[in-house]
Amino acid sequence: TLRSPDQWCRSFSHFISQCLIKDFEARPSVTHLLEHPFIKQAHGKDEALRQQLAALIQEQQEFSYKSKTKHERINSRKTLIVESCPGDDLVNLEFLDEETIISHLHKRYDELQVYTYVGDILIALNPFQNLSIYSPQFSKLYHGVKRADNPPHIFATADAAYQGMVTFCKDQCIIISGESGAGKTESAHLIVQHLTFLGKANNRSLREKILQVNPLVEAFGNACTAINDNSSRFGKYLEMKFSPTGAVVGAKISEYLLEKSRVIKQAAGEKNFHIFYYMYAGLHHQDKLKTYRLPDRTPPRYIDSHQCKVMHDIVSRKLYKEQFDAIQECFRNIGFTEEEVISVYRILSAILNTGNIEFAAITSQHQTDKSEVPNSEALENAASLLSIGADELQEALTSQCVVTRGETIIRTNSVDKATDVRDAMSKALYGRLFSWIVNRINSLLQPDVNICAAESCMNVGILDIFGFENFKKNSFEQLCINIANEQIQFYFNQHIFALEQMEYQSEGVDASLVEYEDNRPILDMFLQKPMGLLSLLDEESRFPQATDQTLVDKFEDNLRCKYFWIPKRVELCFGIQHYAGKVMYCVNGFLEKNRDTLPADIVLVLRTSENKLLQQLFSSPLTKTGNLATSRARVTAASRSLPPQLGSGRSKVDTMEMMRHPDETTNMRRQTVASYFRYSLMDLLSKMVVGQPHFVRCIKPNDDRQALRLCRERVMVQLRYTGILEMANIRRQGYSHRILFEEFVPRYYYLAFRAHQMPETSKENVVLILERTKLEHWVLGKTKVFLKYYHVEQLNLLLRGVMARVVVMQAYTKGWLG
Ligand code: AOV
Ligand code: MG
Repeated sequence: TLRSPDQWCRSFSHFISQCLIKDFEARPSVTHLLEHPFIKQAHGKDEALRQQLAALIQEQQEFSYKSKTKHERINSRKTLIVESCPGDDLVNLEFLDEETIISHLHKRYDELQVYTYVGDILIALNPFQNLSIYSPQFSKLYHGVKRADNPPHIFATADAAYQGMVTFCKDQCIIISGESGAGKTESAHLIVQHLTFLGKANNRSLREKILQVNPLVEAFGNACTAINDNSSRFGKYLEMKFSPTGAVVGAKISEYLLEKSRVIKQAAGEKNFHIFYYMYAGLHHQDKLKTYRLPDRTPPRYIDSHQCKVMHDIVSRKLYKEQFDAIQECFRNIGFTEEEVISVYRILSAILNTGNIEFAAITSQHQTDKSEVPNSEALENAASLLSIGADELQEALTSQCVVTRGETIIRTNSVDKATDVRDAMSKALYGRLFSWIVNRINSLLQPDVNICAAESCMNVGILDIFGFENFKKNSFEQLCINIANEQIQFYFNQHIFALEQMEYQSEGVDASLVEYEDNRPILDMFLQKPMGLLSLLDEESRFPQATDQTLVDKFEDNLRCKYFWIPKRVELCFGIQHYAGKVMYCVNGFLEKNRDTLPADIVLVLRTSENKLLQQLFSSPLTKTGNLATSRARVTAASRSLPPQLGSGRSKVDTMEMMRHPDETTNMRRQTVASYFRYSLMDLLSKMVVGQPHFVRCIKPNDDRQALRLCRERVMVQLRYTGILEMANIRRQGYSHRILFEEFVPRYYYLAFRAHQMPETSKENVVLILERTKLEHWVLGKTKVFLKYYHVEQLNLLLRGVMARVVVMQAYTKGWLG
């Protein structure tokens, strides 16, 4: 089955890396292999292979001290961590009711065991304190091993994804979910950390770059909320790219729906994006506030809301300054030029100055609303930082060109209107700057084509979105965040429950149907066209005369289902029964936020800038168009391969309609946030469905962020709505792997046949192979064999042992290395 030298190297190096760190019979032969004349010859021939082997030999040496005997290894492991035990997996519990599960998790949490499996899904309870289980020693422990060998760990999930990718040459994706503050972002960091370890980047600087991507984008995309001091205000899908031999070669991020409105206004007790505070404190420390035209007495309004006068707090200033230094380091390491970084700070400072621009009314003869900027300091600062004319900026803020019947007229803006335009400009600047940073990181971390051609790269994607939110007051942002979570839950259900059941039935395998809470009706209510909530919102946003009241009326008239209601006593609100609980939304500002208008006058004046970066941000077509064009192709391709529930009707987006960036809303043509959001969701799903998914469910043990305190009621609610109880059931009865006979036989025939025999891919041969391995409790369907996850682990382990001999024989006989 190994048809080319390339394939040979891939299997061989993977095999070696597996052998090196495992205690199984093939180990002695590894040492022989490395000493073998073929390998020595190969050293001189192929640079990539040579490097790979050098790394492997080094690894071998590192491990040799540990691997003297199995007994010694287990003993040394005990000092690090307790041994794995049956209670690591909820599926092994005798009774699977809520009470048992919660007691079990509680007991483990008290013993600092924050991770628990349900089949191959990982439950992660937030410890709210630093644990010593993420050191390099632990990385080594979770490297190419069977899952049951070690206690559950986030590293094990990363390892499973990595192994799956290398063994089957298939992309993988790790989906991390849970409510706000449950620990998704931390988990994502740990996964990246472990994957860089597993993908042994030969190139140390690449490894460091990849590790700094998260801190950098999070400085711009995370903020302090009422629930979480480091809350993600955007969705992030990070793809780590690997060569066919499993070496990490690059990375790519996709960002979804940044909560731009935070730039201009924050809810009580919340803050703006971290970067503003870092930068202000850092520049203050370096005595550079003047250079960036920032006031030093009273910090700019956008970061000095009444609720949190953080900037006056010396302690946070020191912390922020340190963060600023760290961010500078990230920029430098990842490869941003000095000039680019300065431009970024200039734009951020311009945004802060823009927030300080104030307007006053002037009454003209015709009694129309007119405004002016009485104190021009902030205006001049902003204009200077943006390298545009102050007068032109003032004009764009206080008036607008309107084309009616071929005639261009100039309309003046009232104070309120001018303020809106000002804030729209700040939001647009920040949103585009953020996208630019992400794109720039992507181009800096693109795999080097000399090392790995784009088409031969394999991916592990890591999804970390903003978690489900339910504040005292919820607005349009919460609605979008919660719909995204609703969609992820739907994907999870589809994957775990619905598809599983469908497959059992079509294969004629008996599976007592497991009941689960299907959230599809809620999702339909949001996304259906033309009568879903988002479509109704879009329709209303098109009427200039629409008000909050007309919007609520429209919802009330058209949304008739049990998941939606209008409360009697609270005005201009509506309630939604989400999968994760009831949320009350206040429609105030929905229409404006959805329109997200950026007047053409502002775009035009920003395009006159002499700043190269700014020109890029507002050039037409937008910098992002390239990305969108490729994602369009992918969305269309993926919607074809989606399961029927996802691929048809509601979820299938009219991708043409979504091609425009939401900011590209000039007076001439509008794209709303809701429609762009719908597109983003589809794009995200399309990325996820192509890979083999792995799920991490983060659980928040209490609402006070207290270390090691588990509130049973809170945990119970989360276990219930995430469907963990049902999941435990289905996993216990279920078969997580289903492999077609024609795939199974070529993959595993070595276990029962000789290497040169190529047996027929028949059902009988599948049975023969499985019987030979002495595995039990597998089931045969019509075209597939149904296996439990531990069967697959066992099969792969056996296979590697056999491959040791086969691979070298093949290479020798074909003379690839001779
Ligand atoms: P989130 O990503 O799920 O919320 P985070 O990952 O930001 O939540 O976690 C919230 C806080 O919990 C972190 O800042 C840490 O203090 C703590 N924490 C989480 N996981 C760990 C861990 N493994 N070890 C130690 N501390 C941890 V949001 O982004 O708000 O949905 O939108
Ligand atoms: Mg987060």
